Amino acid sequence: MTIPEANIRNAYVLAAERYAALGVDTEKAITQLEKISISLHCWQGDDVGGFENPGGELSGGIAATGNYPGKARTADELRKDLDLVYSLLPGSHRLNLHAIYLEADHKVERNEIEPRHFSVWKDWAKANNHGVDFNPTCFSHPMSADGFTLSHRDEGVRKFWVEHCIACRKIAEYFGKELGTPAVTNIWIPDGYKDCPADRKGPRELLLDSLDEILSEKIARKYNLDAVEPKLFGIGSESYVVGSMEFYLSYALSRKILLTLDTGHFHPTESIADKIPALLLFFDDLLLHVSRGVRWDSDHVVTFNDDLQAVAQEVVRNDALERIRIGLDYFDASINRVAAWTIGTRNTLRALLMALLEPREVLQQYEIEGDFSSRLALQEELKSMPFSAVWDYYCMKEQVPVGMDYMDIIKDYEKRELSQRK
Ligand code: RNT
Ligand code: ZN
Repeated sequence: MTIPEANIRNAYVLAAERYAALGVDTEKAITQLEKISISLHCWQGDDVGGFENPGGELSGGIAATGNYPGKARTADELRKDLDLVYSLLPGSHRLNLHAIYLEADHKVERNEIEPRHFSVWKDWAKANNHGVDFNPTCFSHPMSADGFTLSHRDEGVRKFWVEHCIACRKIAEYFGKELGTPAVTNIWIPDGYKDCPADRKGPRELLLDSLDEILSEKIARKYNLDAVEPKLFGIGSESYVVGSMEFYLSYALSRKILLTLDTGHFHPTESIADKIPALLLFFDDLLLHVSRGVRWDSDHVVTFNDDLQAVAQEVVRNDALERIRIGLDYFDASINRVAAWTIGTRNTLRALLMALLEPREVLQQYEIEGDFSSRLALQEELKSMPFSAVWDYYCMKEQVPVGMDYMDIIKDYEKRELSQRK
């Protein structure tokens, strides 16, 4: 049921007063939130399939489960779905593309992809004011079939993936130039072993060389930023992942590139929130892959849970909204995919708003004074502050649906569009 505008406004006025009493300016929080651009992962729309090889199998230690009807079969369908998602989100947001989402009328090998294969995406992004980020696709391919890519023992295989990554960085450069905002190229590879390796160092030496070769192609930072994404384990790489946290942390720091923190890539109870303030002392920028692991790196839709809030708090408390690029990374094929995108992105924005509404000075003052009881009391009170009134008001102001209204639009779209896709 649609909430009357006057009610949203009245609730907001009361909420703003409550926050003002704690020294929090809700208008300022809204202005800050408006500027945050989340990079939406194109791969939620088609279960990481891409358009290089329609019907191709997803492989490489990641899996989408479920077969809810309506997945995008073409780039046009994917863009149409994305247009709807963006229309349900307050603010202006980016798109995170994977190399396999190219558009070509014939098969193009991964090491031969070029900017022209992404010109339709570029035109669409330009027309809709979306910045674009990019990812080499080092999986779902015969050359990655044995689970190794950039750290493969075979020089020819390594060369193929090095060329692919360089081609991707040039495509990112093209997006950066065309759209006037740098694209982040994020490298994630599946390389690793199911069982205990005899040599844990060798593949890492090879990966190091491959990455250096990829980066030896100089591209201006105003167009492209490079990032590497570590992981603890994957399906089929349970015992050993070449691109581990220690490896990529050291690599990224020494090469002055970005480190990517995927919330699902650590021990199941390990949060990335506490890593953020530590890393910000050493890194200019970081990339986040906001996801939700359930028991493992299961890539569930992001929900408004404690983990998400802790991450948002660290981004905001450290004034790092411009240094931390926020991308999403999950792929749920068991529910309406447009809903999955919308729910996860709105949650991420809500968590950021909640963090922006935190009375940081008051909490920190308690801490300085050693008054930890008051710190705890206020932290707990904040959980039931009328934060949702501010969120609803923000959505109304941005002319996007308030509350559950967005589901009506998605249901209607499902009826008209998604259910027609067989
Ligand atoms: C895999 C990584 C990686 C992928 C995407 C599709 O564990 O998280 O970021 O999910 O590239
Ligand atoms: Zn990821």
